[in-house]
Amino acid sequence: MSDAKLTEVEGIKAASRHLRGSIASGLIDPVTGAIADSDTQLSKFHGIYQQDDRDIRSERKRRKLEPAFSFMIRARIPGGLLTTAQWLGLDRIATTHANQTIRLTTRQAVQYHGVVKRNLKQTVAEINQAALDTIAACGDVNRNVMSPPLPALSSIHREVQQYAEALSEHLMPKSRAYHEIWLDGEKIESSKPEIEPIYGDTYLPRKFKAAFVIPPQNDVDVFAQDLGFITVVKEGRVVGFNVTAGGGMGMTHGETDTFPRLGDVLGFIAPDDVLTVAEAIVTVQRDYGDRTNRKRARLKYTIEDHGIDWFRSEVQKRSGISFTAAEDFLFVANGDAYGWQRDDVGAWHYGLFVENGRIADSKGRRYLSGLRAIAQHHKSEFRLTPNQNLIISKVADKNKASIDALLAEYGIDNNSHATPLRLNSMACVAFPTCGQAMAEAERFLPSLIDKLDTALNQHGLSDEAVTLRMTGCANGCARPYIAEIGLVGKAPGRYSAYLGAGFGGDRLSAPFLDNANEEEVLTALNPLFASFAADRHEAEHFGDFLVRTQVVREITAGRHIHDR
Ligand code: SRM
Ligand code: SF4
Repeated sequence: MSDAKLTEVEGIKAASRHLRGSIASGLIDPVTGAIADSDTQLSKFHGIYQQDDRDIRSERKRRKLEPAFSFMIRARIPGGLLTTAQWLGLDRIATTHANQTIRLTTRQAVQYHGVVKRNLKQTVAEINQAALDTIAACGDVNRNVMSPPLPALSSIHREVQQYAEALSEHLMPKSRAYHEIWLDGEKIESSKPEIEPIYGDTYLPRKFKAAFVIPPQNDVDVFAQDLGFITVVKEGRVVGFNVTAGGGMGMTHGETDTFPRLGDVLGFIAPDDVLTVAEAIVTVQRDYGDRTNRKRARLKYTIEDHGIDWFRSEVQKRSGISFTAAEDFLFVANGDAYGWQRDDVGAWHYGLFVENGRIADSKGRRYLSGLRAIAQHHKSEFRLTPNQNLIISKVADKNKASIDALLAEYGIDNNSHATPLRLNSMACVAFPTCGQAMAEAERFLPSLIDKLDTALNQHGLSDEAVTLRMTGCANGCARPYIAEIGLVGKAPGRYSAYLGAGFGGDRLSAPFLDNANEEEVLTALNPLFASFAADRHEAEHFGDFLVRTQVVREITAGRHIHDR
């Protein structure tokens, strides 16, 4: 047993009385726009992050003012499934309490930015009125459970969505703190001590993420998840799942004992065993995850340090379920499908590209107003995708033309602006709200794509789908290490470039450039596009080409990403 000290966050969790801390009294303190430091750790479990506007941070400091504090609120939406009535509720909140935008995330959820402290409680209450909540959207617990939104095989998708919702419910913290703090009138008095049956008093050592996927589309990036379920379908029925464990993207620049890692396949289980196996995996991580170093506290390091065979047998012992040999599966792409698609019961679904997930009215593209008009007209469902996009779902034949007309009227139909490169791109939030950002992402990628598109065009590659993801730091929120081109912020205007991931999200990319500016990135990529155009094999993807021609190393395990 190591005598390393537990992290400060462990102490905060232990003393929090199941996530209460002093959040409630901090909310009514008029002296500051912030909450207590210890409460900023606890509020994450309630889906709330304290932030400050980094664009004006130094100016406020110069004027000896408190930073411009506001809060990011993340709603939990398993599988990204919303009714259009719920969307209208979310839309109202964006315009009354937040910064007039809704941000679709890389985990099928939504975020608000810029909510000031005095509006926090009302905002959470209104999210609840829209029959959604923010519990466990962040924090050291299981986060939003992802499930494939694509309608192509819709009866299978509907069934898998139910597993995702059940898992989300099963792994939810049981503390009543959320209801007490945010939803007045629901305070439950009880003489019985409150227990967290799965998590215990100090919850998990670190965040935990789970997703279901349906091959051949790997839209949820199952290998980036702590826990993944690869659906196995036989004769049109879900017969079980291959379980994966130990994926994750985050690392820290310059710290080589941190690295992105793809999950390992543990084996196959029957559908009835999903919750039991998931709970066993969570409790192994609860008991063995590193609580002395948050940078190495994710499940991926627990597995890396103890070995996959030990982990599998520990999960089998705790669950009483034995994995059988994994069934075959194949992934062809880790992006979304766009435009109109028809499902097995004849309904239509429109995959709408939303650049970097930002729903706003700007630059002639009025996503906020357009989706409001569509939701008012189309009383059905929206599905959020794991790649920051949105599907207008379950459209009847007779309504298709009117949806097309609305998309055109608000300037948001995909054809009006999105090239294949753009359709396969994502950027994380980064500046001005993210406290971890070292470089721009969401605000910079669109203009970089204009330039990359010009380069692709010059080489006759304008129809080529290449995955491109940018993040403002090495945490990897847009999963850049499984993009064919991943740009990871290192300093203002400077990025590390990672190249060569598999188009199906099944191989990590390798470091290619360090600390490069825009010019250096463009100069380095241009000849690679030229040789790809000249020497590629038929239907070969850019990432596979770069590995085959040894432009970059093949990364077979995350721990090798820093090797030279
Ligand atoms: Fe993330 C932290 C945004 C998906 C890895 N992430 C953050 C914070 C909360 C910054 C912070 O800790 O102060 C960012 C808030 C920015 C802002 O202003 O809104 C943030 N992460 C996001 C979102 C909004 C990115 C986006 O542009 O869509 C995504 C929200 C997903 C959701 O709905 O729950 C988001 N974050 C991810 C993903 C992708 C995924 O889950 O598939 C990853 C990589 C996968 C993984 O977890 O390994 C990811 N975020 C991180 C990490 C690194 C964790 C690690 O293991 O090292 C951090 C930093 C941390 O936890 O300390 C982080
Ligand atoms: Fe912030 Fe870094 Fe995540 Fe981008 S990758 S949102 S900069 S934590």
